[in-house]
Amino acid sequence: MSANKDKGFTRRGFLKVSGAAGAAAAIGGHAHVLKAFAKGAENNQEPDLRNAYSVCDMCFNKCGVIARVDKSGIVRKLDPNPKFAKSRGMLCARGNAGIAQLYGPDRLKYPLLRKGERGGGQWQRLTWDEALDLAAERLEKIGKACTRCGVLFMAGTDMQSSFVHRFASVFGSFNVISHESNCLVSVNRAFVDTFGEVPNPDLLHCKYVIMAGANRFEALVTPDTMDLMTAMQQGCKLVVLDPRFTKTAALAHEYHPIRPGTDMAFFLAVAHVIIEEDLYDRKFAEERLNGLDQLSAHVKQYTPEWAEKECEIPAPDIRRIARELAEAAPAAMVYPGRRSSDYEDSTQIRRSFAIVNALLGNFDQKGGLTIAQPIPLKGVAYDAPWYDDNPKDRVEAGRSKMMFEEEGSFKHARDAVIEGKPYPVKGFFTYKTNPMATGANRQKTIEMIRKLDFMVSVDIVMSDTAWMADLVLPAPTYLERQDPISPVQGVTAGACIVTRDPVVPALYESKPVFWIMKELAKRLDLGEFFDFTMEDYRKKQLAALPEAQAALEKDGVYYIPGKLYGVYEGKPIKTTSKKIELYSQRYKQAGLDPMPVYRPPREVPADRFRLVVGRNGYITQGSSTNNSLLSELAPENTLWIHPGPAKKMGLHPEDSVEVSSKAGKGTLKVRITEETRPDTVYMDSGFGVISKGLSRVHGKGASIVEILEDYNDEISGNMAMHETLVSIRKV
Ligand SMILES: Nc1nc2c(c(=O)[nH]1)N[C@H]1C(S)=C(S)[C@@H](COP(=O)(O)OP(=O)(O)OC[C@H]3O[C@@H](n4cnc5c(=O)[nH]c(N)nc54)[C@H](O)[C@@H]3O)O[C@H]1N2
Ligand SMILES: Nc1nc2c(c(=O)[nH]1)N[C@H]1C(S)=C(S)[C@@H](COP(=O)(O)OP(=O)(O)OC[C@H]3O[C@@H](n4cnc5c(=O)[nH]c(N)nc54)[C@H](O)[C@@H]3O)O[C@H]1N2
Ligand code: SF4
Ligand SMILES: [Mo]
Repeated sequence: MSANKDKGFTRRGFLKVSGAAGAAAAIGGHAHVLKAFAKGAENNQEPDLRNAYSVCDMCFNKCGVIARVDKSGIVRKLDPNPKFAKSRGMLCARGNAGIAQLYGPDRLKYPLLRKGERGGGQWQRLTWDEALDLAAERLEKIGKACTRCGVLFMAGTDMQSSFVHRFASVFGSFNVISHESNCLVSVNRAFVDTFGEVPNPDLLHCKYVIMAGANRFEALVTPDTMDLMTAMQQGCKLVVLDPRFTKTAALAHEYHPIRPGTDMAFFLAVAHVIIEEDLYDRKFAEERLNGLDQLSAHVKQYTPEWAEKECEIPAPDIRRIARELAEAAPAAMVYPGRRSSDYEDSTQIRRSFAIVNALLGNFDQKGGLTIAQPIPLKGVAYDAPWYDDNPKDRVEAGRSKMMFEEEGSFKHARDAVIEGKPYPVKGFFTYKTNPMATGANRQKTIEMIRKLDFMVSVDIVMSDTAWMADLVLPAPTYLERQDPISPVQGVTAGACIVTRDPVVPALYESKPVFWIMKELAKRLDLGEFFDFTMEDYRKKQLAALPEAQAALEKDGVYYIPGKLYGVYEGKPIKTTSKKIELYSQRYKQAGLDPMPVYRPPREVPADRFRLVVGRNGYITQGSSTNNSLLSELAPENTLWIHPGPAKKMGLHPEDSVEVSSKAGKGTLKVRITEETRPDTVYMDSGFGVISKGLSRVHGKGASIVEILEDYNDEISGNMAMHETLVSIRKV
């Protein structure tokens, strides 16, 4: 490559050679990496690259990756795996930036014990033996003093998270939560309680999509993002409802800047039109729907003219959209969405989405909502020991009416720990999750942590959560790990299984959580429950899929043959009534509205704004902002504010503002833009970090979770992150 020859090794030269975004980070990280690159450049020859399959872990999507590794064992480039149909040959900006995750200079290198004050940033290096002995001793002590449920475990999305669950279970704590109650439990609740399960949207064959409260062209979800693009090229119409003019809105055929918190009004009015004008499939309704009469009576009041006053979408548009949807049915849908940690009635809002889908008769149909395909993975079975002195239930039990048993609620668990009720929780183990950056009301998370006797965090960097811990344990990134086999739903591509083997050996002293759990179990006399290697475990997993191993080795993925549509033909739906529940008897019995009843969102006074959460293509949740490549693209956050109020406040581009709420405040620059409603402001997540171990992002922007108040969805216990009204002041 002449660019290299002429100029020596430059970043641009490298990008030309390999097309990878990864080099800069690699250079920033390690002298030996720099040397390896420089040598390649001097010789002016493309290094021989070995190809290694992996699965991207820069977000939960699990896109297929081929890592190109050079002779000296350095990952030079990450490419999409073309045989991995679920990601449709895509690797996004964050996926490419995985190299900076691996070689980032801020990686944790060895176990660290807090010295001095919590959160004070003073650490002492420990050996692994010292760290594990200490952790085992402290966990045991808490178990004795507070019962074993006195240790709360929290694990984020990961192929190894199941080992944390296994450990918690054999240790004896049923207080295990995931990030999901900050993410999607309300949409899952709504769809499970309507259809008996969480369906997958067949966007590829869909002809008409309404997307509300989702931003699929920035908040990427594979295969949905790619399928929607393809479908739109084939004539699918996209209607977007969002208070912000997102990238998805920009590409849509029709966009409505809906008043935040009023989606239910819109969808109840759509249901009104479909029923009033007899636009639904009678046969499907008769066979499959439960409660159509009740719904018909219920939605009479919700006319488009009424809805217009609530959601600010013109009534003629609501009528037209309802007719167009019904015309395209069953290959039409209200996209269920993903993150629904929005409002206090988010489950009921998403129930209104589900109900319109039910009326469209799109369940289990091509171009509609398809059924997750069964994936017969096994595991190493175990019988967890019984501890007599344990309390009856989870610490946050009963705080919301219908929490998922597996996921619990971060918000409620945090309150319970702070209150010490119904019993004390004094230990906290976090793995690959960063609630200090992703749980609304950061001061409350700090308050919770201050109540603890002992907190362990397993992370790859000194996240804000690790920063608050007593013991920080360094983990390898996905490119260094051997993982169990994991199921992936690919919708039209079919269900598949994937796994990970190390692309390169683990850096520093990092150890996978599987090993950490095994070592802790040994020290706590629970070794028998982890008496297997990862190879043993995988073999067991594949017991029912003998042909899969060879495919995984050859292609990095194995597809499970299965039926995609008509799965329920001749079979009952998995709900109490055995039908799709427009009306929910279970809700009625639990004292909840059996059908969604519209209640207007709290008014936004003239001098205040609603703060909403969302994503951009370069940031994953609250925690990728320190990645050197991604931070070039999103170096700090700004407050999106509409020109109308900005003018009234005398704000100019580049001005800074203080944004405050009952929870806290932050200062950041403004972005004056018509891409948000005058009553709504927005900022990216993952800034305003407290950890000085995140050297690149520390000191940049403001933290949204410092400002967000902690409301929750009444039914599911999901965090409700769009309920906060903020004041803004020029500084
Ligand atoms: N402010 C804000 N809050 C949010 C959201 C938001 O957009 N903004 N989104 C909500 C949603 S939808 C979700 S899903 C949740 C997600 O909430 P979290 O589960 O907290 O997700 P992340 O912010 O991605 O944090 C992941 C953590 O894992 C670490 N990590 C990354 N890779 C590895 C690894 O290989 N091993 C280990 N051990 N650690 C690793 C990262 O450094 C980081 O500390 O947040 C919710 N809350
Ligand atoms: N680039 C990127 N991609 C990701 C992730 C990431 O962090 N970064 N995270 C992954 C994860 S874990 C998830 S859960 C998904 C999340 O995917 P989505 O749920 O699609 O994404 P969000 O951007 O969090 O929120 C959706 C949109 O809702 C809008 N909104 C706010 N209030 C209202 C309202 O009242 N009504 C309506 N109609 N809209 C409203 C916001 O402005 C925002 O644009 O993305 C996944 N993909
Ligand atoms: S969407 Fe991007 S970050 Fe997420 S798994 Fe796929 S390539 Fe990786
Ligand atoms: Mo999420």
